[in-house]
Amino acid sequence: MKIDMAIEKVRPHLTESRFQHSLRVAETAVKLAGLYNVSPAKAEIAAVFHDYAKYRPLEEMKHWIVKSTLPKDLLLYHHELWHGPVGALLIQAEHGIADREIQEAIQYHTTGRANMSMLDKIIYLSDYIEPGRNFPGVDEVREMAGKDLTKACWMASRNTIDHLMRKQGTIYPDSFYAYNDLTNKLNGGT
Ligand code: DGI
Ligand code: FE
Ligand code: FE
Repeated sequence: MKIDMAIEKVRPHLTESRFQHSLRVAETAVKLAGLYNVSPAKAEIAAVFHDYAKYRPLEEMKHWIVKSTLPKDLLLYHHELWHGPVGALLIQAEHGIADREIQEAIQYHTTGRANMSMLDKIIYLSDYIEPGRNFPGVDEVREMAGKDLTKACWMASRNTIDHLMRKQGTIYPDSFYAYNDLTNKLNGGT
């Protein structure tokens, strides 16, 4: 799908500010893709669609999780975790986007996972560092994003888990799997 078409497909499903966020994620993802030898076209499409399901009614998202092969344990965790996995299904069902790499980058953009692909990392990180984000520690991650993609994802993962734990949130297993795997990779496979 051409990017102009993708943008017009996404726009009606998001609020204006969420739509602008998605465009900034795309801009960031294209830059990182250039830096790390990933297809900028794929990164741009994945980024534009990454929050596609964000405003679907909870019942609709629940229905997609129940009737698909998505992990059922999602239903035991906060509904914020549903829009990535459901979005990955919806872009195929509603727009015919069948590219597995794009689907997976969207599926795992909130939590990460073990063994993230380059595209997974670019979308996960772009969502965290896009220029509209201003949470504590983000500048440090922005700086690292230009030097070491894995280290930058590790920092984002650490910060997110730390933030969630401080506010007494639960952590979805994939968030821990991402953190542990990135940690092992930084430590040279131990
Ligand atoms: O959709 P966005 O707001 O652009 O960003 P996102 O999809 O990365 O994150 C949505 C929310 O999910 C954010 O407030 C952080 C939260 N989150 C990330 N990992 C976990 C999580 N929430 C829980 N409960 N558990 C997690 O592992
Ligand atoms: Fe999201
Ligand atoms: Fe987002």
